[in-house]
Amino acid sequence: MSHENAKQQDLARATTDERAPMSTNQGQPVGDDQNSLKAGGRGPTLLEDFLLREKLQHFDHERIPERVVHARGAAAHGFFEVYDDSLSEFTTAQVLTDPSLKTPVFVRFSTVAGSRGSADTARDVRGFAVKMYTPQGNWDLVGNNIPVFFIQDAIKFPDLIHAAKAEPHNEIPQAATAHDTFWDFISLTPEAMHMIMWVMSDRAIPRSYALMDGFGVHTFRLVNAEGVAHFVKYHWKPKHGAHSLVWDEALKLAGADPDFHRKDLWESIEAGNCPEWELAVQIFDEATAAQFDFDILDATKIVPEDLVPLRRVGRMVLDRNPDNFFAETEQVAFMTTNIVPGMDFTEDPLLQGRNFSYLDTQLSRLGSPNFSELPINRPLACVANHQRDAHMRHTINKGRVAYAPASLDGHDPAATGAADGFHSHAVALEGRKLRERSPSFADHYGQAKLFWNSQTAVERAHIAKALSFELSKVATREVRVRMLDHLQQINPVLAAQVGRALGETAGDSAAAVPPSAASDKADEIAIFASAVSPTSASGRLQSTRGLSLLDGSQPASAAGRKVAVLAAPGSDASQILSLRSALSCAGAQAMVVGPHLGPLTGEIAAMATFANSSSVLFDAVFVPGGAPGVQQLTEIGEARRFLDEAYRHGKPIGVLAEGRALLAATQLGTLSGLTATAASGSSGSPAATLEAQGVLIADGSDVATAVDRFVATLARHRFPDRPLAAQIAA
Ligand code: HDD
Repeated sequence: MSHENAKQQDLARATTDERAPMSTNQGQPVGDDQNSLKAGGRGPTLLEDFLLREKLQHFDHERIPERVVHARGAAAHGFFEVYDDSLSEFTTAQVLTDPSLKTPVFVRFSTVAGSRGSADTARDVRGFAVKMYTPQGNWDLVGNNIPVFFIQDAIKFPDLIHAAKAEPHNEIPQAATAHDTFWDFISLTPEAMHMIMWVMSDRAIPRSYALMDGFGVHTFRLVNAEGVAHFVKYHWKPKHGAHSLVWDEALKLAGADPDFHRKDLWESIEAGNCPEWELAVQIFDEATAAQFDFDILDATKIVPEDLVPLRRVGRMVLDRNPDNFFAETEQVAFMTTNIVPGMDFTEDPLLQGRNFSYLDTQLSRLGSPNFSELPINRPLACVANHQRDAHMRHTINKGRVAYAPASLDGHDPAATGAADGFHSHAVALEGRKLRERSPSFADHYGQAKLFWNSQTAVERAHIAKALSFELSKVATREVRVRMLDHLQQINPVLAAQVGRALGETAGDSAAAVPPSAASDKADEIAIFASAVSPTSASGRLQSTRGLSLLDGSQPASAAGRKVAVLAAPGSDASQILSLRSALSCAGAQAMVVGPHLGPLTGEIAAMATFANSSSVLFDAVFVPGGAPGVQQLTEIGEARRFLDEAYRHGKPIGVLAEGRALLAATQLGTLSGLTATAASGSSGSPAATLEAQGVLIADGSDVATAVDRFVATLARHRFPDRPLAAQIAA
C-alpha cells in the first residue's frame, strides 16, 4: 500500500457514517433520541434512561482546553515533494531527498494571541505549522510567517505570552497587542526590537494564508550519510506571492467577516485553487556561520539572503479540507521534537526550550500520552516500542514482552535500535555551567535597522502608522516614551513620526509631519523615502533582499483573488460574463453584488448584497456598463462607498462604459474631477491620472481588452500610494 493510501485509509477508519441508523456509543440501536424516558407523560425523568445519560454526559465533556497560544487556527491536508535528490549531499532524510515520494502533509495556520473564537485579521504573527507524514516518521516544522522571534531564550516565553494576551484582571483586549502589558514587556526587552519591526509591518496582516511566507525560524542541522552536518534555515515561499491587507481593512474585516482567512483557505481548496508553496533552504557550514556578525543560534536574527541565497528544493500543495475541525485541526499536536534521521537541532536556547514545551502541552490539551494515536497525529511509519497503557490507549499490543533487552518469544537481546535510526549529531561541547546570555546575542538593533532599511517608503510609513496606533492605546506614558527611545536607535525619523503621533518630541523631529488616519498620505510616505546603500563603509550589510513585500519581487498573479462586480437590473450581462471568464482563467473569482439577491440581469444573479457585504471582503471592484443598472447604483450610497473604500485601500478598480457614471458620483470622482461622460484616456485627463493608480476606465468599445487589462491590474495586488486616499471618508 502506498504511503498516501495508507494515510487515507487510516483517516477513513476514524469516521462514522452519520446517515446510518442511530446507535449509542456502545452500538445499541436507538429508537428515539428526542424524548427522555419519563414516569408518565409529564415526568419526572427516570434514572434508568441510559440514552439520556450518555447523550448529556458526552455533551457536558465536549470541550478540551484551547491552545495557550495559537488557539485560533485553520488547517488543510496536502502533499510535499522534492524536485530532485540534490539535497542528499547534505542529509539522509528521505522526505528531502527522494523525488519519487509524495509525502502527505497536514498544515495548520493560526494567530497567536487570540482565543479560539477571535477574528482572523488581528495584527499578529501567523503560525505556519507543517506536519509531514514521512516514511521515517513524522517531521513537524512548527514555524511562523515571520522569520525571527521576540525573545532569545525559552525561559522568557511565559512572560512574553502573559504580557501579550488579554490582561488578566479583565480579559481585555481580545487578540490585540495594543495594550499596556504587552508594550511594557517589550519596552523592557530590547532583544524584541527586530521582531517588533516585523510585527508592526504589513506581514502581520496577511491577505490570506495562501499569500504569506512561512519560516522555520531557528537554525537547524542537516546531517549527511558521512555524518557531516550543515546548518539550514527553512522558508516557505507562496507560489502566488506574499501580500497583505491594509490596517483599516483588517480592522473592518474583523467585524465584517471574523472568519476571513479561514474561509479563504476553505473556499480556495473547494474551488480547486489549491494553495501552494515552494520549500526553500539556506544551507551553510560552520566556517561560514563563524563569519557572520550575528549568532546563528539567536532566534532574533535572520540569515540575510544577500549572505546566503535561497535554494528552492520542493513544493507543497494543500488540496483537501479537513472532514472534521475538532478531530483534525483541533486535535493535531505539533512538536518541534518531531524530526527524522538526517536532521538535527542546534543549541539555539529558544529551540531547546520549545523541545520541552510542545510534548508537555499535549498532555494538558489532549489528556493522555496516547495523543500520538489519534488519527491526525499517528505516523504512517511503523510504531514499535515498549511504551504501554495510559488513558485512552488504542493500540492492542500483543505478547508479554514490554521491555528490552528481552530474549523471550523471539526477541533479540542484542537489538538496540535500527541501524538507520535517529542519531544526534556529535556536536563538540565545552564550557562551564552558567545562567547567562552569550555576548554573541547582544546586538538588538542591527537587524531591526536592516529590516527597516530594506523596506520601501510605503512600508516604512505603514510601520510608523502601526506603531503610532498600538502605542497610542498604551495608557502609561513611561511605557510609550521607553518605546520611543528604542525606535530612536532604529531610525530617528521613525521615532520622530511616532513621537509626533503620541504628542512627544523624539528623534529627528524636524522631519516629522502631522499624522493622518489614512495609511497612505503622500507627505507621510515621502519622509521615509531615503535609500540606504546596501553595505556600510565598514562592509556591514545595511539592507538585503527578501525582506520587502513591495519592492517588486513578488510574482504577479491574480490567483485566489475575489472581485466584487457591482450590478443592478439593467447592468450589461455580457460584460459581466466576459469578466467572469477572464477571471476564472486567471484562477480568480467574480462575485456579483446587487441591491438584492437572485436574478438581476440576463443570466446574472447576485450572490451578495450591499446590505450583507462590503468592499473589504474583496480584492478589487468592477462596474460594468448598462445605463439603467448604473443609474440605480448611483442612487445607492453603499455602492458609491464600495468604490471609495476600495480606492482608499489601494485596490484595483475597473469601470466599463456607462459604469464610469458610478465612479464619477463617488467622492473619488469629485476629488479627481472625473465626469460621467467625458472621453476617457486622453493624457492629462482625470481618467488617465487615475489609470496610473490602478483605476481603469474603459469606454466599452473593446470589452475583451478592457477586461484583460483589469485582470493584469488585479495581479499587481494593490496600489498603496494613492494621492487622494487620505481625503476620502470611507
Ligand atoms: Fe510555539 C504552539 C510556533 C516559540 C510553546 N507555536 C505553536 C504553534 C506554532 C508555534 C505555529 C501552533 C501549532 C499548532 O497549530 O498547533 N512557537 C512557534 C515559533 C516559535 C515558538 C515559530 C519561535 C521560534 N512556542 C515557542 C516557545 C515556547 C512555545 C519558546 C515555549 C517555551 N507553542 C508553544 C506551546 C504551543 C505552541 C505552548 C501551544 C499549543 C501547542 O504548543 O501545541 O507549546
